[in-house]
Amino acid sequence: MSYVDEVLERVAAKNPAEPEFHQAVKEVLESLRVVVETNEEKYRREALLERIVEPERQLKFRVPWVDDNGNVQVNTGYRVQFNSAIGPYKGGLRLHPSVNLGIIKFLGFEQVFKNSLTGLPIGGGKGGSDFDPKGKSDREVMSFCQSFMTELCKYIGADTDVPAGDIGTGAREIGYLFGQYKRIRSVYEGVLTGKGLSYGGSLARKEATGYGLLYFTEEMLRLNGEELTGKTVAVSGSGNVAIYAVEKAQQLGAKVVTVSDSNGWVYDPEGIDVEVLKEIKEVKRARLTEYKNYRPNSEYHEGRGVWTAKVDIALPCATQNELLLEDAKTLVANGCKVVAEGANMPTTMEATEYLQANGVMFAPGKASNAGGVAASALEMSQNSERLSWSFEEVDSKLKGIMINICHNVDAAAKQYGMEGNYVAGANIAGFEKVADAMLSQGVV
Ligand code: NDP
Ligand code: 2IT
Repeated sequence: MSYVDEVLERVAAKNPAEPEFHQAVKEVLESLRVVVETNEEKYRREALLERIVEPERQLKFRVPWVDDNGNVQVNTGYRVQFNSAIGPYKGGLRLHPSVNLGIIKFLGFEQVFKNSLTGLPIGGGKGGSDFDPKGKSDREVMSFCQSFMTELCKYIGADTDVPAGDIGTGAREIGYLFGQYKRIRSVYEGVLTGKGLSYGGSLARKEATGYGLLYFTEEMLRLNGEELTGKTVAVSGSGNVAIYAVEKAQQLGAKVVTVSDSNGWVYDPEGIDVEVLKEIKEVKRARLTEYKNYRPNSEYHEGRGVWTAKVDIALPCATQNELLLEDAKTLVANGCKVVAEGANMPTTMEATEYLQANGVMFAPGKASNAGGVAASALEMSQNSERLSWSFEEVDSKLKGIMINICHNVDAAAKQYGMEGNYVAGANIAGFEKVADAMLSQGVV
């Protein structure tokens, strides 16, 4: 049996009931076959693959808090410190009822390669909780965040592990988490990114994932002799990534006609009004059913279906496994030519394969959504030098990083005879630096 197959079998056996983790590992290791085959003896001797699929440390803890009715609630907190070969652990905190260890591990594993692709010195980690911020008062969210950080603060720090936002964790939650860290540890340091601008946050971090997705997509199109201007785009989700993907796509001359949430989706034939979207989601924290009140010519549809819109480009920006094989078939049948992932692993493996087999340019999230964590690393730099950079400075660095990732991914795919396969290119380019650092640092 090949080394890759042995490790895949072992991962499935050792980590039962973690389908998302298995999926993420399979995608990466399948892409690495060609690299592993050329270095098989060395990698086996060093147990490189066995080590790379095993988190360095996994924390799981009780998070008790008191709700507004005086009742004690108990959630589970997680932090998976996956790989520190190239820098301190870095990655977001997800607050969503679906969170479990397998989901945090898949996200942490992806983060290792994504962070490597940014070219910045950050290792990979991820955390979160099954706490659901939806429908909670600010006081309840604060109560949860303070309890969560009371335990987490023992294991993180500006030079060890630097969490940030993800689904359900935005500026409000980061603020409460930061306050509690500072209070317990008595240090004022950049232990979290995505902070508010008044206490060490970076300009353009909020926009960075969505903007970065579009910088990447624009460059991928350019490399393939196409352009973004004039294209029709479907975006899924309506959170942080989706909002700023819509904004940048429209700035670059494309028309975005959809957004969605977990209840339904909006079709706006005149193009999504991003100011309305921000008002509904960032200010009111309301549902997308409200959109029609502002834009009478738009349609609201209950349930899934965002991928039935006829578009040139699809940007899944909500969550994992939200774009299925049947959706891929619909997109292709409707003439869609590009799928670029804003979310982490939003496209199932079968859907990805179908899209690639049918000539769709496909950008995997670990490359195309790396703008968020890249701007986080720039926030860490600013915190270290106790300075803050202008919006334009951060945004232009972000753009340079995304274009560079796109070129590196494109080149790695070509180098290994898989031209145009950005999944393989991203996995190989991300792996090379981590593997080199791990081999140099010995058996740790
Ligand atoms: P937000 O919480 O701001 O928004 C999440 C959006 O996705 C909401 O519209 C939400 O709808 C929808 N959504 C979440 N879970 C589900 C689900 N199970 N089914 C259908 N819709 C769902 O999160 P972000 O925008 O920050 O994150 C979106 C994706 O991007 C995630 O995969 C995240 O890991 C990834 N990502 C985020 C980065 C960041 O910087 N924030 C960086 C890189 C990747 P509803 O309100 O109904 O729950
Ligand atoms: O998935 C991701 O890259 C993020 N949620 C952002 C992580 C970060 O540390 O900014």
